[in-house]
Amino acid sequence: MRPSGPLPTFDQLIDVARRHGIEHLGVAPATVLERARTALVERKAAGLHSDMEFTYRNPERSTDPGRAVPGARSVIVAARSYQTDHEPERPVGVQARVARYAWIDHYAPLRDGLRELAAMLKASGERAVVFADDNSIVDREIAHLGGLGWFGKNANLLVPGAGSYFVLGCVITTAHYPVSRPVPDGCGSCRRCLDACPTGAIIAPGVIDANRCLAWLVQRGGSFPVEHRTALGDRMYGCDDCQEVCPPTVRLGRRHTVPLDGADGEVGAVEAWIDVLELLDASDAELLDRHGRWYVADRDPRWWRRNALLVLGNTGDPGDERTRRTLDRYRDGSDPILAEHAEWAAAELGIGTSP
Ligand code: B12
Ligand code: SF4
Ligand code: SF4
Repeated sequence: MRPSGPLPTFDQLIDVARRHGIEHLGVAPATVLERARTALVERKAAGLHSDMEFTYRNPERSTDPGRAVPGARSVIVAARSYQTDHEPERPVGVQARVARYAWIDHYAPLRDGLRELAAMLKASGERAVVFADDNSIVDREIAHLGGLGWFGKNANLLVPGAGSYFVLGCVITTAHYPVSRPVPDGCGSCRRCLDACPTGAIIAPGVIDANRCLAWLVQRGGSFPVEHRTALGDRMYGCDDCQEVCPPTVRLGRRHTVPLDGADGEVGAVEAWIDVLELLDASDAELLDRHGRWYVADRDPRWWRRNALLVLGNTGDPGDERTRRTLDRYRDGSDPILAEHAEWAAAELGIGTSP
């Protein structure tokens, strides 16, 4: 027999969400996300998805809340800040930068909160399933329809008065709640993100060419495009440039901070800087143990080594003995892709070919 308590009010859901650091909650209709479906299909046909799968694999599925949860009537959408007061200092040595959203696991506390909301809905006899950064549903479009924010020209969803340093998720449910009011555009005539993107990946307002987006290039497998290697700079994972120049995000985001080590201390170590030479010495098992929650093609630590070699080429010290030995080891190694990246890095640093 289905349990059948009363349906929680939306205010009760908000109270519980806030206890999990979820400051923004809204309701979207559980209808097909037409604009996102068209965008996925058209951008895939134009090759803008590079070789990404995620929501592009099956646009029919990732844009239909009713496929994810049959009989769905509402989508409770949520945004949780990853802005923090604490900026970890850059340690000494050659260091690679990690984008802000990946300093700790911000999705775990978001999912915990959403699961509690889902449990409340289930207790009243409804179906309710949690999705956050999952291939089954396009998070930004549903958050936009649920009144959480507007689409910035940098393609991120910006929360009014708070900016875009937010991770997004939702609960798709058979319960019915009134749909939230949409948020109007807040970018106006600003175009800072378009001008600041180091590779020109924002090819039109709200449209990213993943072939050029550093946030994708560091995750995908294979050779890193030569024309974007210098622009990679010291990035290891993710890229924040189009948000770091965004006035609402940098100005207003500061009011919405979360502790980096989590209230219960369970979110794990902060990974804001990665020691490049240490990474290049580490075993596969060690790397997967340290960075395993990051997405990387085929879960293959080889691609982190590839990124690290490029960071070494961009920011390393050619006079440093350990740097020279590391590059020589990779140049002479059995992995042809890594050998070629080490060769590139050595050439950037003006270090000659091994004798
Ligand atoms: C694939 C993916 C990526 C890809 C592609 C990004 C992209 N723009 O599509 C890569 C690896 C590059 C990436 C990078 C990042 N990602 Co990502 N990514 C995803 C994922 C898995 C799917 C996104 C998707 O389906 N895109 C499809 C395209 C079609 O959507 P779109 O680009 O948003 O396009 C919309 C706009 O163009 C809009 N639109 C249409 N017409 C117009 C006209 C105008 C004028 C405007 C402004 C907009 C607009 O409609 C389109 C359809 O909705 C989602 C998780 C999920 N399940 O949804 C996370 C997600 C989008 N990523 C997220 C984050 C945090 C990032 C990064 C900030 C991480 C980082 N620091 O490196 C960067 C930001 C890069 C950027 N500028 O977009 C968050 C975004 C949070 C937020 N506040 O917006 C998400 C939602 C994950 C999550 N659950 O929190 N990501
Ligand atoms: S994440 Fe970086 S590379 Fe990608 S669009 Fe933004 S600024 Fe450009
Ligand atoms: S930088 Fe300007 S144009 Fe780009 S998302 Fe932010 S407000 Fe919009």
